[in-house]
Amino acid sequence: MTNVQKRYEEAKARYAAIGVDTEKALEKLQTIKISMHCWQDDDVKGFMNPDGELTGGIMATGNYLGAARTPAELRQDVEKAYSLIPGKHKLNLHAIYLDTDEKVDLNEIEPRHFTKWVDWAKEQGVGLDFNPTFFSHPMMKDGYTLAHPDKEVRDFWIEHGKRARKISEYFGRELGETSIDNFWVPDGMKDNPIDRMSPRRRLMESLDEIFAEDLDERYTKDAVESKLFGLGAEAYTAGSHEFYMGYGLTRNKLICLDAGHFHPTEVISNKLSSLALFSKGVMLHVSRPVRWDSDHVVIMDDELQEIGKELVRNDLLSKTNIGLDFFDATINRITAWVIGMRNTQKALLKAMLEPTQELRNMENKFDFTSRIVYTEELKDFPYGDVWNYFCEKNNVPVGLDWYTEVQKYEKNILSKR
Ligand code: RNT
Ligand code: ZN
Repeated sequence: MTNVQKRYEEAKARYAAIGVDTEKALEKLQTIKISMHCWQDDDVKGFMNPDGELTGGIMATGNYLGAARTPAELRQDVEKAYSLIPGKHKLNLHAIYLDTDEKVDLNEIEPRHFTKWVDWAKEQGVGLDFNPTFFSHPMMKDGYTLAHPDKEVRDFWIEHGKRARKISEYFGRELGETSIDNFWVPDGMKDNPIDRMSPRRRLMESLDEIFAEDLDERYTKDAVESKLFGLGAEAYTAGSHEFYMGYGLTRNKLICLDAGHFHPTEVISNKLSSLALFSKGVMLHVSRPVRWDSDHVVIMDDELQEIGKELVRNDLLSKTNIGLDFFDATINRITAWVIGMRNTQKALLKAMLEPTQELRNMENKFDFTSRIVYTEELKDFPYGDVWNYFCEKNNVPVGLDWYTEVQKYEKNILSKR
């Protein structure tokens, strides 16, 4: 028996004493796929323009060595990260990450520009998700894409949106696993608008055009993502939460909640149960807001744990597509991925190791004393031993050992880029 196994056996007994079956929790965790966002590895630049500049709508800061410069480097890094994360997952691609020698613009992309990604995904046994890219492009004019007053601008982006759906459908068909196609649009204004409604109406109509064609939902599902603010859109964002709640509910789309897109004290964990009552499903962008920014690496904070609990307690995992969304260019980018992925899994595991029914019974009897006693004591239960065992079982490094692997990789590969 390894040390990790020994500790697991002790933890298992402690959990069993409060009615928690650790084996069951591990079985469940094994089935959970998280969509890892490709854009952490190159600071959201993509491969469409050789100098890949961020020219509007989104921003990453920092210049840590080793960012991926080509699709091949990105895949190499993703494989490294996957080797340090237990389980099989998905990769979330953005349109600007196409892999082709052809010079194509966003309104010209086709499935064939992504065949190499599909071949790779098959080889890896992972699924793919997709996102049209509505930023860093000269056709983003005056802070607007789909909501621009000029029809020519809107039409460019509408065409892009339609093509993105076809690519997502192609992913799903080829890989036999639904690809979520997530729409986020930065459109907004830096300062207080006079007219908040017209851009919203235009955004709604543009989206309706994009979604006019019904695609097979076994292959692709559309999601729509809201935001309260953005870089250069501090005062007004057309695609706000209310906008997309309304849009997603009336158009039968998945609603994407990004943890960093709300007022600083507003949390998405508290929205999941409401959405579950009314929406067909949710996509999550697990992220972390700091001040006005929304894209810090996911750490084991209270909100992450609360998200995990809401998903597990309400049995929402099968209706929820969990993805990550952050981009920190000041640290080794692979560590950013591994920390975010492993933390998200750990938060789910922690939730799965809770005697939920017992806690529910206390609450139903209005025994709030027991409820707080148990929830506080549970915080000290040895979930880490269960997690380490899960890593060992999945043949990925336990504890800090994963970092040694990344350090080697940085020395041998990243620092030579
Ligand atoms: C931006 C949104 C969006 C992006 C990605 C790159 O605020 O969160 O999801 O991060 O599309
Ligand atoms: Zn997001």
